Amino acid sequence: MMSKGNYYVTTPIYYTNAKLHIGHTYTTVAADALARFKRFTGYDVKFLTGTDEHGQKIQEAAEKLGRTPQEHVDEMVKSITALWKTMDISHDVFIRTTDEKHKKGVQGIFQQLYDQGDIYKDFYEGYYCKPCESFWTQSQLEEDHGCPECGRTTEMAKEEAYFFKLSKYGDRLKKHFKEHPEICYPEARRKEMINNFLEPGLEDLCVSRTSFDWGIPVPFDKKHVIYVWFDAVCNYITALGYGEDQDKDFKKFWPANVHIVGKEIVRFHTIIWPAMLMALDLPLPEKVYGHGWILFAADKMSKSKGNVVYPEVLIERYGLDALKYFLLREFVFGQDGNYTNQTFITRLNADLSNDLGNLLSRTVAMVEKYNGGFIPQVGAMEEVDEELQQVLTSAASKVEEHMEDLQYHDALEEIWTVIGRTNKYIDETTPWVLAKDEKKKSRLDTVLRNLSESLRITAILLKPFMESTSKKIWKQLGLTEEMHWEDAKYFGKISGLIKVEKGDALFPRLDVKKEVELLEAENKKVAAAQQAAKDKEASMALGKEEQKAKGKSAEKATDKAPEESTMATIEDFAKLEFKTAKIIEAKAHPNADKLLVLQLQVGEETRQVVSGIAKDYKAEDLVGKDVILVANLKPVKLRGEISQGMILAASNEDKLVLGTLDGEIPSGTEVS
Ligand code: ME8
Repeated sequence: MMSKGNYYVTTPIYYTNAKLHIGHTYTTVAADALARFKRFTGYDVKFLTGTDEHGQKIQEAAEKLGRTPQEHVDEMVKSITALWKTMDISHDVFIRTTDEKHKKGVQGIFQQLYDQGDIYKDFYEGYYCKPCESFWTQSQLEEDHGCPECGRTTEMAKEEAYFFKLSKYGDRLKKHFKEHPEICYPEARRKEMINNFLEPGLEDLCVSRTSFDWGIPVPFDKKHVIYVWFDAVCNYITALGYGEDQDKDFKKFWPANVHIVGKEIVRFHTIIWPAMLMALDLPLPEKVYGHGWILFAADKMSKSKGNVVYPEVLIERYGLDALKYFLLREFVFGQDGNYTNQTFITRLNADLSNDLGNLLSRTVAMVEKYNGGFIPQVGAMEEVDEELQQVLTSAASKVEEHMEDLQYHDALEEIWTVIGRTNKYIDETTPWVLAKDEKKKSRLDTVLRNLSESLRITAILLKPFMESTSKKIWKQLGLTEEMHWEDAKYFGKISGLIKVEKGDALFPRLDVKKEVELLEAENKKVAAAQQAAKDKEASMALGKEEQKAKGKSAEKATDKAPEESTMATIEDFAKLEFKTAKIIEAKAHPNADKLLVLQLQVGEETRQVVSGIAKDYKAEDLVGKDVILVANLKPVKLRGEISQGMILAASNEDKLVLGTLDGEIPSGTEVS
């Protein structure tokens, strides 16, 4: 197929100072669905995501953990890329701001703007807190000029810094906002930018720092590091080779078709970044979309507040497509929305299990029962068939329109109109009644055929949003050819002798009460863990203070932190549950040489545990051994096998020995 053109879509690059939650997942899932949609509808797509790894916050997060900033970001990036892999995110490029090519690109940009006079050296004036090494504005201060972070008195101070002439671009930006309103979506956010920033007039922006060193050095003045936001926004072009090799991706994909971001960073993307591009004489992104926040307990999710929902648990229990569907369908892109466990489970049951899942299982079952599993040929069409056909064949163009406006919830609603109309069609045509009358076989055939056509179209429409569900529907319908978006616009595409293939339910029905309880317990655990981390941080900060008071350096105090953190309190110990267990079955892990998959008897219960003991134990020698199980660890999947706990073992570099029991005692007995 001829390409319809190039399409460049980006997410924000996420900070590497904390684990990502469903807020970050939301942006990435939305950008991913758009990238998939554009590829599927014929565009040559570049989809960029990545990580923002410099700045004081990250340096501090690393220090707290007793790591160097580089070690810290390397660890964090591993967990972020692993999450995107679990979520089957289809990015083409993953940029890290610590990549050499990005750093060079940013330095080149900084140098150019300095050389042409758009960056100049001046003094940054503000209230300075020496112990915190931070500048504050008057409005941020507490009483008596107190530092908002530590409360100590700040002093007026001046520091040398570099500034970007943002003010120079105010008028051009205003004009651009007027002529190209797409620069800022949705409209409410555009108005906010105009009224709060552009109309009052822009001030020059301080773009260097000297109070910490985890950043890209100013190329001609190494005491300064480049401000993290100046560094970060450049990723959108350095990822395409700007400053290095501009003839390939940069030429092909810049300007971006859309930067998808959360509403709190719209100013950086619609004012600061465009002004920088103007200074560089580069075209501006076509569209910046600032979506709303997912709120939890009516508040913005934040790790420090302990009100965070992580995607892993939802994916593990309900499947990736369920989470993707919920995020894109439940929240209106552009507006804030509340996450609750109740709405999550209820929507899964109503839309996925009932509407979609039942439609597929009923259709396949009826084709099997009434026509030996073969999708029949169509007979004469009646009015009701034509009405169905009309709904089905008009859906794809409507989805295209909604996706042009990034209205994911409307696109999915449109697909559910198809599903809803088809379910109604079953009630109207009552195939089970037709099946009782031999003379109505041709009518029954037509109905079954139309139902199969509807599911064929549904599978195509769903592909950009729920790839694996779409494939499952395709397979159960017995279709093997490649899917094409345009085929969703035509009725009657199923051709030849096709045999359906009954499969598992797409989305098993959930017990709402039970699942909500389970998820709530999970939320409480997360909040407790956050609180414990905060307490630890506070006590470490106190330790640091004491060290300082004794005249020791802050660095020494940080060095000591890991030692302190290995001491467990009795409360920490009480959180773990140890139980005796008997190994009743052991076999090699299908995908990993070092692992064994064990079945354990733990009282009445059987548990599967994956253990890294294959080097030291043969599977057959383990059966019958009594071991000690850490019984309340969160289940994890290890190379595709679920592991519900961990067994204790002693190990050194050479050898590993299982911890066993000195005497007989029933399995499931508590160990304390
Ligand atoms: O701001 N609801 O990174 P970040 C919806 N590094 N979306 C949310 C959300 C929520 N509750 N919480 C986070 C940064 N997000 C910078 C970006 S770009 C050049 C630099 C999403 O890790 C949303 O997209 O704080 C938001 O803008 C982004 O995560 C912030 O991620």
